[in-house]
Amino acid sequence: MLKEHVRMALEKVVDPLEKLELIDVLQRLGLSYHFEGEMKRILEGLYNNDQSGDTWKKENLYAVALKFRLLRQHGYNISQGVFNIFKDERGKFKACLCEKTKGILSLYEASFLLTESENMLEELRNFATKHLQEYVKQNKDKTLSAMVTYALELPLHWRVIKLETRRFIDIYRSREDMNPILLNLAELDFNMVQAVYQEDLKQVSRWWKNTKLGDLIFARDRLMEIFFWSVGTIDQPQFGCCRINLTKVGSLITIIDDVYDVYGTLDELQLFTDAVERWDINAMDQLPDYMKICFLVLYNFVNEMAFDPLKEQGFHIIRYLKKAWSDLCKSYLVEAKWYYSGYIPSLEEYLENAWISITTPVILTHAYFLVTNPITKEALDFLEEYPKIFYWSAMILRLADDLGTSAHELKRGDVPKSIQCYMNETGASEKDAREYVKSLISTAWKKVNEERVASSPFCQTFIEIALNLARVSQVIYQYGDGFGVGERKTKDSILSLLIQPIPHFEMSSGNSNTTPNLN
Ligand code: 0FV
Ligand code: MN
Ligand code: MN
Ligand code: MN
Repeated sequence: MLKEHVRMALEKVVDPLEKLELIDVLQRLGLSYHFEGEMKRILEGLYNNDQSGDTWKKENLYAVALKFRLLRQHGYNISQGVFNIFKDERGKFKACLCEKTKGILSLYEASFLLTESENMLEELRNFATKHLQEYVKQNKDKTLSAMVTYALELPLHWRVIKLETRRFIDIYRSREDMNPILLNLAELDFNMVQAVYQEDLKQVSRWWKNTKLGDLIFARDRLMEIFFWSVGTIDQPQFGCCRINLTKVGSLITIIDDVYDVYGTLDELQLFTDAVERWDINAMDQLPDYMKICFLVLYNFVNEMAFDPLKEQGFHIIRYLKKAWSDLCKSYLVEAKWYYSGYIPSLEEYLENAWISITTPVILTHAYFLVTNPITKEALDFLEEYPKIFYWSAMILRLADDLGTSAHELKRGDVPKSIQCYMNETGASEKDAREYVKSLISTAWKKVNEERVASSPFCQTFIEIALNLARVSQVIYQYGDGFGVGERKTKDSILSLLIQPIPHFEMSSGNSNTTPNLN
């Protein structure tokens, strides 16, 4: 019933700005997956009827930027030129822009959807960032200042919507323009979907315990963190199978990474790499016992994942999955050799290997098969070459991971990561190296934005997985190693997303002959 009310409201709303705000709120409340068709129709209408004489957004930076962001998010090719009206004759942004912080914030969020050649958006982003930083210093309005600080830490486009949902529901509850129907639906939906996650978690937890891989003394036992990662990567309730299998992939990755980083000798690592490359169960005989278990769990998992596509669609996919694992192990081995020989590569040489060793190609290759039906030959050829979107998404994960984990890794003994390679190569300070790595993350996002809308044989769900994987990494490594060391912030996020339901009170249905009114 609640969904029906929202649907009617989406049909009824006429004011363009109200339409945009409703869509924005639905997305932030985590509800957009219920209304994809309706939202698409509205955005399509706004895109096609974009008359330059539109009075509703004239001189309204907030509205122009909101429209720009939502259209780009949904893949529309809206030009950065829409912001020209805010420039004066000399090409400077008009002074009056500085007056409305709400508008600047909207501009700031929109500017992160830029692609590489869009200098004006970059300029606008710098302009908005500076202005917002100033605003926070003045601290005039506590609520707005808090919102701005949060946005400056990470823009919306780099955050994971589902992880924002819980937070936004709390904010929305006390907003003056709060709509009880939307709030009620958001709370119910959150709790229902959380129950779905708990069922997924039960299944994959049983698998994990049964593998006994968590008992290996040298390895991280991080099932909850990995499951949390999977939820951030794909949150819609109907994709439980994908979440479960990506959690298995993540668990295997984490164990095998620890074997290569810390525990295995170079000879053992060579044997393991060969065994994976040959995909030969007989190669197991030569492996030490702790590796036998890893290999057999990996081997069984991959072969089992290949069963349904073969049975149902006649596609033999082991070679794609195997190639991804074999590439990963080879890249781990390169790092192990560097470590043992004390070699410090240039940043470029490091990254050429490190975008594979961060595991994005493995994760995305598996994800493709878990969300695609029908599989196509064209997409498989594309997949095998690791398309550009894999590369740029991987780059973000790798660089964010290095920013978060390398201090600890260096102490424990691991290869120099991007920060150290850059310092070694250029003589830069650690602070400058970190800034440089952050600038590389910004560039990678521009590329991802470009690839996201480029023509490809992939479905939108899969493309969003590639983006979400990058997003989770930014959130999880925001304050350090939120993954490997069982950090408090990650624990809190896990509890609020997966364990604690939102206290929810049914809307009173006493004398309700009246239909709840969405306006
Ligand atoms: C990172 O660990 C790690 F294990 C990752 C990113 C895999 C996490 C699992 C999922 C994405 C589901 P670490 O920093 O030890 O990796 P490196 O490559 O730096 O050793
Ligand atoms: Mn590691
Ligand atoms: Mn490693
Ligand atoms: Mn790391």
